[in-house]
Amino acid sequence: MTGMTIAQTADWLLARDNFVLLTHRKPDGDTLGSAAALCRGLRQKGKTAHVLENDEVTALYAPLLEGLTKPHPEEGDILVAVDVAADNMLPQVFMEMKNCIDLRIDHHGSGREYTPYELVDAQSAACAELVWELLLDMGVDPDKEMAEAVYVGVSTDTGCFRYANTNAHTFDVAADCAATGADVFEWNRKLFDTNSLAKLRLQAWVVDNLKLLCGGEVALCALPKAVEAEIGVDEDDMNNISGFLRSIEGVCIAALLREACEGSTKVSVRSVPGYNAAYFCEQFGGGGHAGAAGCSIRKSLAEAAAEVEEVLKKWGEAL
Ligand SMILES: [Mn+2]
Repeated sequence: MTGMTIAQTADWLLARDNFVLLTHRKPDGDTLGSAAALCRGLRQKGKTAHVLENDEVTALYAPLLEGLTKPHPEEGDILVAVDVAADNMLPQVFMEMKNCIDLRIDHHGSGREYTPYELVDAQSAACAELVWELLLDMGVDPDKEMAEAVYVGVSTDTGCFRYANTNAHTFDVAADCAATGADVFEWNRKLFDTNSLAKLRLQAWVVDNLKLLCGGEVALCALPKAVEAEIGVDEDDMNNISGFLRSIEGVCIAALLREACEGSTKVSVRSVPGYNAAYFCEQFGGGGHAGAAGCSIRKSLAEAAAEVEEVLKKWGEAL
């Protein structure tokens, strides 16, 4: 594996053509914003570039990808993964490509190498920050669409500039996006100031059914699929529900468990500085960032909840 700088990656991209950009499963604003902006930048440089269709893109983010996607890579295409920490974070239908990905552009420090080339900077709050620098280094003249895609990536991965990962560079990139014409107010309203009734009802359910451990420093909630169905939440509504759990006064680490397919349970963990969510999830084969991470446990919801509770209690006592 060859680690590259932004300048080296810019040269690497400019020396090649026919790009297909891959996003991660349960795609968020960062993976999609990064892919959309890079795709547009490559096209501006005269390259053929597409974002590979990802079935899990939600209505909130779908407009970013309009006119950019294609269903399959073709012979000779260069595959680039953006914001994909490990090959097991790829959507199931991309799995057959996992050994053919040429470059990974990412900001996950806990990521696992799976490409011959990579541009990884764990100091970046969002992958989209790296993409913005990369576009400038490639000599791209950013337009409103690129700026909005990068703004969506940067703002969503920082919880609208509130998380501990937010730094001066994050604001620099966001300011550049605004100066380039990104409609910051409209995106902020859509992303952070709008709740469906279903999302608010789900939050109410979480409040009624959460468990507080270790004197209130640890919060845990196991959410059955039947409850999700009854309330009628979609994936946009579910976005950052673990962050909602973490927002309770006094809570330092929060875990939200959801039933996934085939009897496995998905765990999403959020924490404040001093409690490393990624380290917690790595114990279960997952990963992510210090403040936000995830893992899957091949057990029923109740069994997984008991196991997570056990480990979290030990953590709470050790700290
Ligand atoms: Mn990201």
